[in-house]
Amino acid sequence: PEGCTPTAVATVSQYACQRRTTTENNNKIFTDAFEVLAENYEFNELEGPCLAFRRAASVLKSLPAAVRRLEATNNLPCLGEHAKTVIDILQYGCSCDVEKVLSDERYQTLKLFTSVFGVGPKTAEKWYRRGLRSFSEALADPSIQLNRMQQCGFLHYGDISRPVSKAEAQALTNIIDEVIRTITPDAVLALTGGFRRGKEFGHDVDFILTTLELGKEENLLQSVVRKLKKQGLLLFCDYQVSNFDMSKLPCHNFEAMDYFAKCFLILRLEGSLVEGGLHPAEGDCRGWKAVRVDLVSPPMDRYAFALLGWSGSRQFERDLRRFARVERRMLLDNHALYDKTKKEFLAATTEKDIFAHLGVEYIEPWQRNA
Ligand code: DGT
Ligand code: MG
Repeated sequence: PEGCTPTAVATVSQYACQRRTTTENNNKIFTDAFEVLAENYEFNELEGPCLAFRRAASVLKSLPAAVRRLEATNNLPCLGEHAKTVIDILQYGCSCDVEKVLSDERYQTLKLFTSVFGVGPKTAEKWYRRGLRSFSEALADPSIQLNRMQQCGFLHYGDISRPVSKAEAQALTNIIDEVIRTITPDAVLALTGGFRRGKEFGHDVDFILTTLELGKEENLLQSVVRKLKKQGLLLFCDYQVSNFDMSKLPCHNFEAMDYFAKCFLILRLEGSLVEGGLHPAEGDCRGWKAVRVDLVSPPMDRYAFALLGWSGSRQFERDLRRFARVERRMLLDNHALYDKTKKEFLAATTEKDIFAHLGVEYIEPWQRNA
């Protein structure tokens, strides 16, 4: 009978950091469904089920082929409890639970509001509870005070809700690179986030920038922002000073932002600087586009940790930290790796050093799309 041939079945690890996940997702119909359910749990602050669906989606993303029968999920980690969703999709092409969420007014409204730069789930929830259901209602409500970030989020909504292309990310890399060269010859610039993982499109462009000389990075970000402003490229800047302090480490809450200096920007990108032009938008003939850019500036001796932490994906990062904690009694964050058994910090100058300390096979950035 089928399935009796003794073939070696490679076991799939429950940890995303022990799987190789490229941008090619063979199970998108399942992972999209799981992500809707996860997001809905997140909106309802049910962290357990939210994480369970995110993990299940991540496992399916790593598979070399599409799941065609429920039995194919039997030996997969993190999937058991979600069989129902899988069966529905296999049988009907969609899942009842997912359709219910997608047509739910609360889900739709929170999804809409959180799509605005500067509006998180808490604010979205507050607006929803006030009875607001659309942007026009939110903007017309006299009791709502938008902060500067949200004002810019609405102002540039059309542009920044459209995906950023790889060519646009490259053009921004060139701009930032030119700016930092005029500031210091020993500047270091790295593209991180989804584009480092080989994604074709992203919601923003993430960079790490620092200087080889320790301490010299302290004024770097502000100098960069000043120059961008002078060139007329700065549409918005939220600058957060560094409160990095080695003695505060390690920090346990991986969802918490790190302590490095960083800024959340909206930049004006000229179409003429983008190979092949701007990613097209209907009826847009301005010739430029507003793009979200994040810059993080760690001191050079923290570079490897910051690079690993900002390259993502989020699920990959979560599992790397969970693996460190559960399997190795180590604490990993964007600043450092701490060995609780030896009671010491482990040094690293490259990402490979960190994987080696953890005893995890090195995973290339383009294999971290978990
Ligand atoms: P996308 O949506 O195409 O921009 O995708 P990514 O993977 O570039 O996602 P993004 O830009 O939100 O974040 C890039 C990485 O930076 C992410 O994998 C982890 C890190 N990161 C960003 N925001 C946070 C945060 O609030 N907390 C922590 N711990 N890490 C963050
Ligand atoms: Mg990104």
